Amino acid sequence: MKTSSVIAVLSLLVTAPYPGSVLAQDGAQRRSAPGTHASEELPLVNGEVRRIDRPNRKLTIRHEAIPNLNMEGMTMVFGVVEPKLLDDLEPGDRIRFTVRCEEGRMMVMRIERVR
Ligand SMILES: [Cu+2]
Repeated sequence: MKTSSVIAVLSLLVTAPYPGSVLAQDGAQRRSAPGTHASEELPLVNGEVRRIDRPNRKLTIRHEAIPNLNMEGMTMVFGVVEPKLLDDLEPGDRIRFTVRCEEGRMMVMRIERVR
C-alpha cells in the first residue's frame, strides 16, 4: 500500500511536462518548510479585479467571503506570490483565486480567470 502510493506520486512527478511543472517543482521544494504545504487545499474565492500594480506585485480585488481567513466580502489589496500571476489580467476580469496569510501579509497564491 505504501509502496504503491509512492509509485503513484513518482509517476505524477515524472509525467508533468506542462508549464505548471515548474510550479509543481517549486512547491515540492517548499514542502519542507513548515506551514507552506497547503496551497493546493486553499478554498477558491470569487472576485473581480479592480486594479493591477505590477511594479509592486499587488492586486486590488473585490472579493467574496474568504473562509480560510474568516474574512467577509470587501475590496482590498493583496500581494501576489508570483509576478506572472498578473500577466494576463485586466481590471474588470472575474477571477477565482486562493489566498493565504504569509508573515502577516495576504498573498494570492493562485488565480483562475472566469469566462
Ligand atoms: Cu478582504
